[in-house]
Amino acid sequence: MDHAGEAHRTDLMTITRYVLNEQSKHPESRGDFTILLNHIVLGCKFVCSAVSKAGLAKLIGLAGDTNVQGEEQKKLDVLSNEVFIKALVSSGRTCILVSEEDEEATFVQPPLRGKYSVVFDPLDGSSNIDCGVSIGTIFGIYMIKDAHEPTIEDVLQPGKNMLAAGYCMYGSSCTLVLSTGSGVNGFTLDPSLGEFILTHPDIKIPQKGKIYSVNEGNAKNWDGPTAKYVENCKFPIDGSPAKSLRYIGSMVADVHRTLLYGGIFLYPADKKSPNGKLRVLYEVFPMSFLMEQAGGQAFTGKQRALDLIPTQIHERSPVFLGSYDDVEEIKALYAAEENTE
Ligand code: AFP
Repeated sequence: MDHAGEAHRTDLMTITRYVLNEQSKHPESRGDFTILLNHIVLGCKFVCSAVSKAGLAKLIGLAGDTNVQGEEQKKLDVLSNEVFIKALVSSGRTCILVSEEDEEATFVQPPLRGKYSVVFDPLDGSSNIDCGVSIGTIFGIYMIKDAHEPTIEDVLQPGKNMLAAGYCMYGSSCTLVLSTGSGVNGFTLDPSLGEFILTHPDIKIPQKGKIYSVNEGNAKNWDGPTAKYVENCKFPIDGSPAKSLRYIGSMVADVHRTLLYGGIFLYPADKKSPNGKLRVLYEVFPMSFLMEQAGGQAFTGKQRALDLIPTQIHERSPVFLGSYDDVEEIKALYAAEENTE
């Protein structure tokens, strides 16, 4: 082993060092938020390890089946949910947890209660697991109003009230993208160190992009502005080059590409699903928060996505998010339609 070479690596900006640096900007901080983030990071490392073994696990027994030891193998999404619930509760810093996997919110028992609530999708894009396509965890963090008397209203807050949001993508590498409200940073897991290293500092989304990302199989049910927007991506009326279509069907992967390369990701309403498909609390809000922090925009077809006030924990909303100018175009089409009504 080249110890001299390895020594150079100890000045890396790990996610722990980054979060501690951020904490030091708030002298009043008691480190609760840092502890919570550390537990989220731990959950991501566990899920990353489980996802990377998923193909192998299939060789010795299908998820949901019984393995060679006679133990039942948990489905990855169920396992990921348990991993995050345990990691979050044991942090001692959470009060209410909302997971995509659980119908009801989890209220943490008083001895382990803290002042934050976390909304999350432990394994988004799970229909892509079996073919090895990138999937991810999405999370958002709120401060609750009163730790002694938490209520469901504490998580039914508009996305603009989030303190932090992020996602971890389990792909060819494991990448954690985080915003604590002052920009967006990306960290890549170095498996040899077991540490997330800052690899994408201060991510800014390009002002305008060359890619649109949508499930075009739903086109026959779209409303006028969405149909017109996508038509314009393919046959621009101003003579600009047509946009390329890229769609993975895994929100974390589609949003990650959009954040880095620019363009627009849309999951609009359609006649069959008037509220679209994506969930407000743990899909639309965290991704919209990251987009705005990176200089982009997120719109629901009616309003700024982060202004939406959810009334139910698993509520859905249409969303258009990405480069500032691209979202501006779809906003103009919805505004024009409203004026003709
Ligand atoms: P699954 O978790 O069922 O795979 O859904 C993934 C998802 O919630 C989101 O990650 C994708 O952007 C979106 O659904 C894809 O939906 P369509 O398959 O309808 O395009």
